[in-house]
Amino acid sequence: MSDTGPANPVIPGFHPDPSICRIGGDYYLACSSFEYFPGVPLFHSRDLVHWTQIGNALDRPSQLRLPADVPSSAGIYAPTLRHHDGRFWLIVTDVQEGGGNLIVTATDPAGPWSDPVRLPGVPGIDPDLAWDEDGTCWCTVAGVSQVRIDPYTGKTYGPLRKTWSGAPGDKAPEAPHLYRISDYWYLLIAVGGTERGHGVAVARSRRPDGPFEPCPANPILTHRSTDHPVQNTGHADLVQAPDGSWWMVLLGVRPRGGTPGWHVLGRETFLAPVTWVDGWPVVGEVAVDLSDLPWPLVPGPDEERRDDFDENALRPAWISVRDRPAEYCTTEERPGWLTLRARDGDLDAPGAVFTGRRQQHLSCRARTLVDPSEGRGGLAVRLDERHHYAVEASGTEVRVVARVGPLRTVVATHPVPDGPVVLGVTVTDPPPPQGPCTGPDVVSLGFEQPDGTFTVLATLDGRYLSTEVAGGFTGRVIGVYAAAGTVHFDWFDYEPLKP
Ligand code: 6LW
Repeated sequence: MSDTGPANPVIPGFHPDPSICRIGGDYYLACSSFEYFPGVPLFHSRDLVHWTQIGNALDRPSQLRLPADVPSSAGIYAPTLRHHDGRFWLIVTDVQEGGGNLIVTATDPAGPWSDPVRLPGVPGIDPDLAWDEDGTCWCTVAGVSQVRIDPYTGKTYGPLRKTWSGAPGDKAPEAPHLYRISDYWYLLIAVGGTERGHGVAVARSRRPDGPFEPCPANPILTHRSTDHPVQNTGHADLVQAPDGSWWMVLLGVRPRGGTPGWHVLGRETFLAPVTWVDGWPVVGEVAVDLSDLPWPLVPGPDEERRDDFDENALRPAWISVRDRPAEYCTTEERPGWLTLRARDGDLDAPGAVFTGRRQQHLSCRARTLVDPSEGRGGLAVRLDERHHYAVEASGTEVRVVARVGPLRTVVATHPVPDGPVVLGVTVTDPPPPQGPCTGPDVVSLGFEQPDGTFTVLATLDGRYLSTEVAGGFTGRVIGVYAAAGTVHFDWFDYEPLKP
């Protein structure tokens, strides 16, 4: 995202559980995707701060099928991305019944990725892959446990053995990554759970399978019990920068709006410096400003603000709830338009037809031109099926709908002339001081009049679309949906706004 400049978070928006891999001057990074399809977004960078999405590892039904009853925040968890033996390896967990851990490989991380090799003998989330000098492949999972595997077949050798699980009493030892760095094997893990108590701990051994000696300074990173603007820091992966210095990518959140704070963009990817003291990694500040990096910056292409739906395939940033069969979501039915066909009612329904992109900026604006002549649908800010705000059109009416937990209400309606109409959403952080909302941000929803003026129909408190209210592991996604019949969208604009 070159418009964010060299700043943390380096990949803003719902991009948790980052795993990173370096090949010469190129860096690749993968994140979790939960109930969205395609799964596991993949990014490329040459400087660790400018990242461009190049694809999604699980982008066809032969790799990923998320059934209609898969709950929000289930689905695809916590990948590890590595390069070994001339190819990229990605191991990840599908937490559905019958899913489990799976490996896909590719020679080009932009894809195509292989069909999955499944690992029925390796239970547990957050799988990691590491190879030792003789080619033995170690798979380590949350808990923390480890087993030798054949990554080409998924076969396991020997029992799953407990390795090192943090200090006694550490909650949720998870997100393991195992590395050979100079004379030691390092086991980096997350502790404390992915909420405010989150942290990173490390142990080392002369062997990949331990016994592990814990770092006396554990946790080597945590923001628990601080008022740092970035909270929940943990789930890290180590990497060397172009100048040879060490860094980690990790997840963190930005609670806003006072105490206790609400974070609305999900868990985002941050970058933090690492130095080595007495053979232990020491983590520096998770600084917001990264403009003083001692290596050349290589900004990627500017993101296009408008998507005209002129190409056959949607750009990789577009994600749909659970699946995207062409029958329900296509750019081919009406060329130059995205056509959505309702399957199972509104955004609240398990089979909702919604496709969108992650909200990546604290303040932003999205617009779409919708033709509702054959159905009902519109533009929504979605956290999950129980938490979303939407502006939709049908016939000669637009309306704003709010769903917060068990409550669903039509907040406003307005007549419009027959024909296509521009719907819009603006997210403003912080909320205007004189306004009625005191949460982290406000979400304004409305439509454009025929003379081009924008009419706001409702201004809603953003806290209700936050993880602190809704729970879960995802973040906001802004996109289009069909709730009844067939709905066509000519274009979709997403634009960051200055606070
Ligand atoms: C993931 C676990 C975690 O599997 O949250 O922050 C879970 N860490 O490691 C879902 O992202």
